[in-house]
Amino acid sequence: MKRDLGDLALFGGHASFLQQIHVGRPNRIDRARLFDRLSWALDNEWLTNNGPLAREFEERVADMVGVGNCVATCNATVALQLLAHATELTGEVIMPSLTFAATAHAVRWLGLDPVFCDIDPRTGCLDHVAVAAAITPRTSAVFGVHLWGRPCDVDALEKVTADAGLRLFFDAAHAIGCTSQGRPVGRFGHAEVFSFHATKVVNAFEGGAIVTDDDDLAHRVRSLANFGFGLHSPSAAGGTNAKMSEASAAMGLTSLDAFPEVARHNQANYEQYCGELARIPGLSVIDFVPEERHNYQYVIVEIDPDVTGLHRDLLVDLLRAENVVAQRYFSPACHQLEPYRSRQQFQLPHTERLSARVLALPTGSAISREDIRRVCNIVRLAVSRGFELTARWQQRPGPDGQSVVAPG
Ligand code: T4K
Repeated sequence: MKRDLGDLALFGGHASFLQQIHVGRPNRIDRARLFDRLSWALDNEWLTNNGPLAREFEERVADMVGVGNCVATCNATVALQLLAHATELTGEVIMPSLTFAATAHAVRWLGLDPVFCDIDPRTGCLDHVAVAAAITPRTSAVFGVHLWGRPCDVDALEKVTADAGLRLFFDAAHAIGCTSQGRPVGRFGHAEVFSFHATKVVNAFEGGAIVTDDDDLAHRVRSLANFGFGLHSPSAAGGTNAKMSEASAAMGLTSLDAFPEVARHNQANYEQYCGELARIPGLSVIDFVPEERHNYQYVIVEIDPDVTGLHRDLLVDLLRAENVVAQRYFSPACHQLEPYRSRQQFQLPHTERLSARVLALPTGSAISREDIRRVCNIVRLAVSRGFELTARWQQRPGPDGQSVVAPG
């Protein structure tokens, strides 16, 4: 265990981990079960195009969520585009900026304008008051994002959008298996989108799904995901190929089998992080409503640089030197990224503040209790001596032997 700043790899100590540990390592699955399914698909000689494993995957997801329809796709980004296209959105789409670039890029790719709204600082999700203020005659929809698996204030967003006659969709990429007021995520708005990317709590190598109780919408997105075959309206013409393959469905089903165990493991990891990082001034682990169900796939820590003397980015670099690959989810925020930054200025103080302070620490079934103990040892040491550490880092000798930043 590291006791002094000189023990940190940043200052020449040994790295805490011989090999990198990651946020987003694929969770463990029953390999024999996966290989059985893949072998079955090969024997069945049906590898994609609405195959039996993809249909089974859709049924399992729909049952889990309690919705009438699930359309599995090749990823979540394209699923978001299918929704926007199927509902013939125009003009502006309101969304948070504190999200993965995919949320914004998906609508931008269709020629729509993302309008970034500020967040409720307590949840990191869209602030419904800011949403109401951002609605213009060009607005056609609102995309909420259940950031880090913490659901949006869905009731408030449903009211704002219903009053304005707008579509409401949720990017639920992080939130399979989570609930809001006891109701499973996947049942809110007109439709929701899950991601089953390799880094997600349920993974299909690459994959996504649209879930909705709207049968007509489900029919449209299913057709659009298959080149638009079966759709006769000229405005909806021009589909794409967004189908989920049988190999992805085999992985998705096997990952769904493992989900309860993975979620339990994640919860234990989360609770250990909370315990080990408790009572450190200026550092908090984001919380979850205890009465709700969560998948705990992200352990997000917030660092206050004024209290700790340590900026989040230096902590990320310091952890990287220890072979701990933490992630800045999500920084920069979307409005700070091109092509949005140079097109329009957005005033999003809560977004910018949180985005500059958060980082995701490794969790998932690849991460053990001992790993967490060691990660927390580094974080505790760095944060509790943040001012000293920052000064020492700034005064380190540069290549010319001079300190990088002059003291004072
Ligand atoms: N909406 C939201 C809110 C999202 O977060 C996302 C995706 C989407 C929409 C779009 O969903 P998809 O279209 O992807 O289905 C990763 C994922 O690629 C991305 O899916 C995810 N969100 C995002 C939060 O995380 P990056 O840029 O961080 O990926 P990368 O390659 O840097 O990997 C992250 C970490 O995971 C690394 O430390 C390495 C590790 N990793 C990654 C892969 C792929 C592994 O250990 N094994 C692996 O196989 O985006």
